[in-house]
Amino acid sequence: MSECVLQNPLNALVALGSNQVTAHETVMELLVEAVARLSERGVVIRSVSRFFSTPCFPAGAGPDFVNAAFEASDVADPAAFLSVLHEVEAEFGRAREQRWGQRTLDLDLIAVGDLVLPDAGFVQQWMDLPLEDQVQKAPDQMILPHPRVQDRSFVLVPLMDIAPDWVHPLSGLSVKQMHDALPLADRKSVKPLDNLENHA
Ligand code: PH2
Ligand code: MG
Ligand code: MG
Repeated sequence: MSECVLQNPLNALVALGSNQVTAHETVMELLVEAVARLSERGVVIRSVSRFFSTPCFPAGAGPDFVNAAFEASDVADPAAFLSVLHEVEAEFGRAREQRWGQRTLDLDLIAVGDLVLPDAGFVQQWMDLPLEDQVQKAPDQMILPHPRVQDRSFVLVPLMDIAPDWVHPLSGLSVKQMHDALPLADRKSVKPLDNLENHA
């Protein structure tokens, strides 16, 4: 992976989500634990958004999610960084399966600075994928920025807390501009949670 190593490390934006609840722990606590685990593994967490309750997309496909986002600094090797995200996802998945039944932790790499990977044409093709194909097709390689960032209120509303001025390197739109372009009903469906106690 040495060809991926950047001379100037960049900041990364990561979206977190989970929609599996247990009697022992809230989904929000699970996400807080996940951020702590990433930090233990050397991820430098610069800032974490508020936590939000969000309706499952597509609607009706499952219980509500809790979503949030964080910014990490000093990312010199995006592929290695993505591997750490996948390892922590797997650790949480495995640990939860044994103890309390199935759990999910989803850590999606949204962007690393203004990197476009593997190239602009490939990213654009995934950004333009018709809705019916989005459900079925999953890329088998790292695509940056995440091809759905401009569509998802459960990603853009948390990002508004921590990186409103990040600019998409292909569209030239900031997080704030992408957020403001979403239908109001979408944005309003993403509801901030105030504390660890009052929500599953
Ligand atoms: N993640 C998905 C599918 N649907 N819906 C919401 N609200 N939040 C998510 O994080 C989410 C989703 C697959 O990764
Ligand atoms: Mg996801
Ligand atoms: Mg994912």
